Amino acid sequence: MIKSCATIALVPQIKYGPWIYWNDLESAMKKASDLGFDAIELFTPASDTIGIEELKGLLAKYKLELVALGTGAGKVIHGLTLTDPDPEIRKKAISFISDMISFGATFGAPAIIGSMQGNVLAGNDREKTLSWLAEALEILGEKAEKAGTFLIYEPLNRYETNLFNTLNAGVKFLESLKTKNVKLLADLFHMNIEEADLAQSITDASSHINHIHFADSNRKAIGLGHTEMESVARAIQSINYSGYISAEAFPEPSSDEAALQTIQSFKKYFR
Ligand SMILES: [Mn+2]
Repeated sequence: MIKSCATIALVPQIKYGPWIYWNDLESAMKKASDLGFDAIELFTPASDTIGIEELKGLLAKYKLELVALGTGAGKVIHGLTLTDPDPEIRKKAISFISDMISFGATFGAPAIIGSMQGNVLAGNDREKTLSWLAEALEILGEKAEKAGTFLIYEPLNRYETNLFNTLNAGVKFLESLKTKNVKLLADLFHMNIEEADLAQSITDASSHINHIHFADSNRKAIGLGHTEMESVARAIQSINYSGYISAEAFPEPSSDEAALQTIQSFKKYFR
């Protein structure tokens, strides 16, 4: 069964971004639980931001699952990416994500490689850069497997990366890896910019998709933009997707309203 998920950002350095709830973990979890969300996705500064026992307690108290961890703080706070030309920085990026994988694995939650994938920087060779990304995903994919979980790779739109922008490009890259433990994230906001046909792209990438970011064309909650959601929802259902639909959307007009809009849209399309 497809399940609903709300995002919670706990990174003080970031004042604005596409997360539904901000800063106060317990009050966010209570609100998500009260609205009927099944799960949460966390965006934290590091793997040790929240104690394991504390989080276990809160998840039990509010009957929520932790289903994914964002790793972008490694870039935002520390300037790390998996494709930096400096090998020391790449090593630190791998280590940062590796710690996130270990923390998430305690809860069965995978880490997401989004902005940590980086870019082909000016003056650098694309093939070389992609080989660094491949190297990192092999290491981290295996690390996740040993920890009993998997890793998620997210194609981003062209304004955020020049590595891979479409689901199909992501699939081809993942299929070129030795590890089969890296799954694909379909982010409806990025897809709205890059895909010719969102529903067709979801159908074509179906065997790789393991997480979905739920946001409208303007990255507000679904229903507040112009994405034609009917056909997208039909495609998600027709591939027998059984993961989470996670609201990585702006807290607009407010966190509470974005959360309510999200859960209403989720019920409309998936219940
Ligand atoms: Mn996303």
